[in-house]
Amino acid sequence: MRVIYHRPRALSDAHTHYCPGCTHGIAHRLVAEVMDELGIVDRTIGVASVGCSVFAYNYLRCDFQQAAHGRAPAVATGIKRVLPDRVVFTYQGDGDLASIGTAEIIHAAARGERITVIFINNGIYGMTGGQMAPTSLAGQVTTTSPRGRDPQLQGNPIRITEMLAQQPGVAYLARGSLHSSREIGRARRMVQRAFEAQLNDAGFAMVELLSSCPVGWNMTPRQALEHIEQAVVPVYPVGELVPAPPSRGASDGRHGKGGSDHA
Ligand SMILES: Cc1ncc(C[n+]2csc(CCOP(=O)(O)OP(=O)(O)O)c2C)c(N)n1
Ligand code: SF4
Repeated sequence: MRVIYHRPRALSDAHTHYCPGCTHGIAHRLVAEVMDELGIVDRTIGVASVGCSVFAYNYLRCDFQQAAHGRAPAVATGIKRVLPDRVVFTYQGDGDLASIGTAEIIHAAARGERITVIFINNGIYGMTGGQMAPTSLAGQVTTTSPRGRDPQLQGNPIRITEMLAQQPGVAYLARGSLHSSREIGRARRMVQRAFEAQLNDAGFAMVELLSSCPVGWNMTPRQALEHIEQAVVPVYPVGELVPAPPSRGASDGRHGKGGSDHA
């Protein structure tokens, strides 16, 4: 019999509290698989944010620290600077990273902090009742935009990853999606490169993962995945915005230690 799936060692066997069809669980699995593959779980410290993923520390078998809303990059910066031999990552939703934490993430990227950020873009505040997030699509109905997000009134969706691509401290930036097995495979490679960038001491690395929130979107799990493919990906294109540096020490002097072309 061919084994096509087994639970990563870095993923605990606890039942998660996520709603059926939520892709937070898939994102956790990708992080766990990459920690297994790179053999880093014993020296990795995660920083959990507030939001639905607040209990990520119950599911991933590395050390964890909880940060206040939006402050995970600052907490991760402190940990990494005090313990530079550890692999440090944050796991943040879009309300957390792109709203209250906007300043934190921009400055961490600008400073080229040697941390890895997993950014879950589900276009909504899932945990607190489905309010509009900075990433909510134009026209999207949320509890705070019941007539649909009107860019004239509530502003345009913010493409955080494109914004961070301008920062010189960035070593790796990518946007993946969790709506199909093919895209999950691509996203997994992105998560791996984001951790490798840190292992190569190359600079700031982040992967945005387009994720579902069937409950907040008032959709079935299947509709939510179709919605990502049909409505979310066109606004937030999938791909590598700042590819991984070619190799350690091959800096061209522009983008921190590792260097990288901002595609
Ligand atoms: C300083 C502060 N302000 C507000 C909150 C309330 N709060 C908790 S979770 C959350 C939204 C989280 O949304 P997001 O980051 O998009 O994560 P999701 O739940 O969608 O995964 C908010 C506003 C808080 N915990 N702390
Ligand atoms: S509210 Fe949304 S983001 Fe939160 S667990 Fe449920 S489906 Fe996932």
